Amino acid sequence: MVFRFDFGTPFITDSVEETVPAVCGKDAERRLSAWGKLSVTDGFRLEIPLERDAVIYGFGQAMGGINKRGRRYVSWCSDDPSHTEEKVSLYGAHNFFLLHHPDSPQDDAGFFFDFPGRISFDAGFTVSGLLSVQCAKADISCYVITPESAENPLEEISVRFRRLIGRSYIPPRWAFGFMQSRWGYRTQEDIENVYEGYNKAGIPLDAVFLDIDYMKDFKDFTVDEEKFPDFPGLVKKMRADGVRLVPIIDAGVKIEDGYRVYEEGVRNGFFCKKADGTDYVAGVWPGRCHFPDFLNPQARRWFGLQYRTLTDAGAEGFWNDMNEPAMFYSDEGLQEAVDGVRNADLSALDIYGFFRLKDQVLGMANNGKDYRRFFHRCVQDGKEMQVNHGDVHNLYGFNMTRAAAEGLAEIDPSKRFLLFSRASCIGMHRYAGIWTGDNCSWWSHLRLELSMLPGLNLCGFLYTGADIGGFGCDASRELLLRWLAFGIFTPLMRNHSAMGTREQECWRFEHPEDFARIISFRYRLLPYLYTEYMKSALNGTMYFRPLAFVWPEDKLCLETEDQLMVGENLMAAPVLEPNAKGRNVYLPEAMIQVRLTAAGTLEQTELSAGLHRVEIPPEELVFFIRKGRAVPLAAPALRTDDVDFDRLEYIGDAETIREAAAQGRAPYTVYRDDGYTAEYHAAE
Ligand code: MIG
Repeated sequence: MVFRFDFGTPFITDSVEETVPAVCGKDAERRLSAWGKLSVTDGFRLEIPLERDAVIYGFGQAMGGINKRGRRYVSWCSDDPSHTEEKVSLYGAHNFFLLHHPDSPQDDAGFFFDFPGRISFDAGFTVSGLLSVQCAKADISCYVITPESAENPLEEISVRFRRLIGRSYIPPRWAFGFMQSRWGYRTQEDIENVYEGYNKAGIPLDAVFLDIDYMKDFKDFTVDEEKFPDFPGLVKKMRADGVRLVPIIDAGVKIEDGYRVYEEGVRNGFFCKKADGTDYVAGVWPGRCHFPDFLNPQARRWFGLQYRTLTDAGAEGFWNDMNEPAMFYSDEGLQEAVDGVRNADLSALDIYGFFRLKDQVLGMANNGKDYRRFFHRCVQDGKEMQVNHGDVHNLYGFNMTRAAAEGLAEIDPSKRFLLFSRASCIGMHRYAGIWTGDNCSWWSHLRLELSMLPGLNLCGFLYTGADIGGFGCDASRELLLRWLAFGIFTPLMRNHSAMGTREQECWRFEHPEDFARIISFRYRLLPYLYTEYMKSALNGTMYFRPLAFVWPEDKLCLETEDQLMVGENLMAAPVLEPNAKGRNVYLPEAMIQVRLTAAGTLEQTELSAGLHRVEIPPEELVFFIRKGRAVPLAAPALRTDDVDFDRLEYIGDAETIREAAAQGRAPYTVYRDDGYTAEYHAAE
């Protein structure tokens, strides 16, 4: 069952797609109180009691484990490149969680708070027996989902929530290929080198990403012709070899006379404005910028159609960055800081005065005060209105990416484009994927990715993955190999790194053939991964499931924090630590262990249920397949376009495979479509 409780005048966010009749006012107060102590007099506050063993899933892009209990989360899209343990906000705002009571699963419930601004969740951190939800304004829609049966409420609630928020984005099939990126590719030659490096090493590759340096002075929808003398030619040449180029688009638009996008935006009033009606200014990569008002439907359409400049040049995919929106400084903030420094009376400056001064300078970026200095024009219930950015902050990246998706759909309605974004909130999952932002080459961030994925899936984000190898800091060969061994399962599989860090293209490391073998296996798994992706998108199920979603009766599964089901048949148990020769793996039931050896052979062994020590050297790949199930493997290929879905062999349960063969059928039904057009059919 889905219940909707409305308080005050909720902002229409478009996060939810299904229309659920709302219970309002006193009735809503009374009924929502069934789940906890509610107060709507001074802002909104709901305190849900947590029994001792209760487990919490969800919150999408967030720190913490698979079980989210014992931490705080604040939904506030943040450009924070330091994902350390104490952080409460990352780039996404994902206000959904699922409360699981292992001993009384009939009481399990999903909670979604449809709210566009800052909202905090204290998941048993301050008081271990309380989950509190709080925001400053009681203008909010709350959805509660309860199960119809106690059989597997986790699965049931997750599917029901996904139906509420609408079908997840479906990328083109090539977007499941391995992709290489780096902030630091500056020229056409750089791009060609990367692509040739992969070709020479025999490592599969489907796309190379263009970071901000391809643009002329960081101006959106321009290409620097000095650095890229023949951009369309480059796209064409690589495309002929099955490799796509994927340009970045930033949110801020450079203020520069003669720059068409800037001039059109100003002329049409498409940028965010200050209270005095002038266009808001803040500094990002291009220098002083205006920010498109993505909440204004006309501005959205205008911006979305700009992507045509690059699709005309052959681009088939994009990544939207800096759309929290990130702001390095505002005109006002910079002025205040400069005045502060200038006017400081140094002889009278005490230590607190010094700290204030320092904070004024160092705290200029992504400043809360700045976010309240500008406004959006939007349409609510057919009426035009103005809203302060600070009240709807979490909708900005969502609507930038929606602009792109709608623009691309208008540019070529029949085509699937690759599109993912840095900032997001629930609702954006219908339009695009996300990458998880600026992680580091840390072992803890490999683990963090694993922990984050099921929460993201619960919130509708299926096409997602982390920067493989880590964005910041230097990656070791071992870390990159281990990361790839898990990354072969993530729908978005992209190696990306920051300027100034160790060059991280796989072919630059010792024994590139080890990388080739692991990445190549991703291509062999493509028919399985693509099928499982399409199933989760079309049926609203999860692609990555915590084990407890599959074996709800098994208490050990609730504590298994470092293994995930990938689709319905396969379990990943990656090595997440340095210098490890293997790891302990928990099997809730007997399974087939599959090993890709360093020699490239496949070994399959049946293991009994229980805890096992499994040897996994860094050059090998080990995963598990459920009894009674099979996984199809295609022949190796260097491009997704060349993966042959018609010539498959099967691994997994030998008996199941034999039986199917005897009956003349396949032991696994592969989802087939052309992979490129927007025509989907139902998945089995
Ligand atoms: O302020 O475009 O998260 O992936 O390489 C940094 C440069 C801006 C942040 C993105 C990252 C990208 C980088 N960008």
